[in-house]
Amino acid sequence: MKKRVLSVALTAAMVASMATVPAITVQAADDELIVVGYAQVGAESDWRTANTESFKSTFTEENGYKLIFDDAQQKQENQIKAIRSFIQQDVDYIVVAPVVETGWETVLEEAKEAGIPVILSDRQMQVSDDSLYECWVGGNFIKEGETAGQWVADYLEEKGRGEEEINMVTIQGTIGASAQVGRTEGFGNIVAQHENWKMLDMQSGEFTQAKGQEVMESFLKSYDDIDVVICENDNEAFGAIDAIKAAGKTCGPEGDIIVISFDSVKAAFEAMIAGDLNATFECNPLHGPRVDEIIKKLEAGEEVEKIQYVDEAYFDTSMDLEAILAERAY
Ligand code: GZL
Repeated sequence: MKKRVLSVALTAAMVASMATVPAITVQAADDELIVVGYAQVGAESDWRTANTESFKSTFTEENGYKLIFDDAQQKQENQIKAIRSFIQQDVDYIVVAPVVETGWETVLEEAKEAGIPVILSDRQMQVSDDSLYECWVGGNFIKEGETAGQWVADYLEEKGRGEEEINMVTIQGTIGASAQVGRTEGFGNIVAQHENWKMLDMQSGEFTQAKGQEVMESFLKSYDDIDVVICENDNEAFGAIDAIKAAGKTCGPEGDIIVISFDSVKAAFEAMIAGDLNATFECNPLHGPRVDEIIKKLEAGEEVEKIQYVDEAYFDTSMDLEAILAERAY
């Protein structure tokens, strides 16, 4: 492999001293590793932490890899710098979790020029030529949003509120991230089916708890009759719950305000068990093994599916959450 270090153990001394030795001994050295550069978004959420851990525990030397990891602190310019650094280091593969969908063509062209395959994980990129990357693996964000919308419809029906005027607000993720784009679109598809639902406002909580709390505080100041809060990740929901309680209101299955979120990290289960969160819609972060499988196929010269969704479910307070939590990997 072009970048694998196969050190030829030239037995020059032997050959020289034993003129009759005809062959050069070639040994795969210990450092016969596949070098992978991973440009990670940042460390903004519990989901991201689990996603990073999945890569670091998969791309180990024992598994035949050398991982070069970069945390872009949620800045696209840092990710682009990291990709250029991987190109300079002449890695075997570049993996990117793009913070937003646009602005990648130039640097992907540079990777293609250098003959380095690019694999997308988690969020997607909008490019004019999809040969610029080998494939993408991640969550089906539109489906997550639609599943959440349908869950709210069923829940309201079950509570005898199917015909009631329902006021909603959304704390969005990082604007332009495919998780935000897809979840907003998917949930919006269900809102369009319910003329008694009103989406009062949408603002970005940047997928963080702190910003989620700030946005919820502003919503509570602007609107005195919010029925449902849609948080585009669990960490935003934790912030929203703090804001709701600080305003003297209640949330969750027994509260004034229904709160739902996306990701399904362990802390979301704890919030549902505590009675603060109604439901969470899973977005599986364990992409490491999937990308390992993709690289192994590419190494063997096999074709790989361009779009590869991870398995996802949802969880709510009607379920045996303690039992499920005990089995959760993240
Ligand atoms: C989803 C991922 C999102 C998570 C957030 O695949 O891009 O980014 O939902 C994370 O928790 O910050």
